[in-house]
Amino acid sequence: MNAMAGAHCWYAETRIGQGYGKADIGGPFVLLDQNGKTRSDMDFRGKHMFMYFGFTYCPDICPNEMMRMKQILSLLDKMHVSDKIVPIFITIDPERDGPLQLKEYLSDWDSRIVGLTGTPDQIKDVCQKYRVYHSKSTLGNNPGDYLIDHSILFYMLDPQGNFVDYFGKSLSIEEIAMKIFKYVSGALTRVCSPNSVASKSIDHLLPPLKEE
Ligand SMILES: [Cu+2]
Repeated sequence: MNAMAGAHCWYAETRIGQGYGKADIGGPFVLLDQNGKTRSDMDFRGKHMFMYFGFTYCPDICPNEMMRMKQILSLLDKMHVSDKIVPIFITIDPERDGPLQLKEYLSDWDSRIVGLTGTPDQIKDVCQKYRVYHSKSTLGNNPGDYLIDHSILFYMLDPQGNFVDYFGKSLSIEEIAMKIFKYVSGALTRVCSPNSVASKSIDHLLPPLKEE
C-alpha cells in the first residue's frame, strides 16, 4: 500500500497562519530550563524537537507519558538516532513547576530531557502556539491544591522548528520510535495520515482554532 496515496494532511486543513508551508502548530518561545538558563526554540535548531506538555504534580498521566518518553529515548539509543532529537518537557503548571522542581522531576526520568518553565503568560503563550488543551480544577479550599486536565500528546518538530507530527496515546512506544526514526533519517517529512484518522483524532484533543 502506498501510504502517501490519498493521504490526508490534517494541518493543511486547519488554517491559522497565512501562506503555504506554515505549520498551524508551533512557534517561537523563550523559557527557562531546569538549570535556570534562558532557552529559546532557536537553541534547538539542527535537531528534531520531541516535546511533551505536562506538569510534575500530575498523579498518573504524566508519569505514564514520561515513562513512555524514557522508553522511546532508549529505543532511539538502540537505533543510534537519539543524538538527532532533543526531548523537551514544557510545564503547563508554571506556578508550581519552577526550574528546581523540574530538575528534580526530570532527573528521575532521563537527564537528557530539557525541562522548560516560565511566567504564566509565557506558558499560556506557548500552550496556545502548540494548541495544548489544559484546564485547572481545584481539589479543596487550598488554592494551591489543584489538578490540571490536559491533552496527552508528543509533538515532533523538524530541525528548522516546523511542526511535523504528533503522537497520541494510541501509538505504542515502538511505533513512535519508528516514526521518529523515519523522520530523522528523512524517510518521512511531514504528517500525513494514510487513513484520514489523524484529522479526526486530533480535533477533539486540541482546542478550537481562533479565526483571527
Ligand atoms: Cu499530566
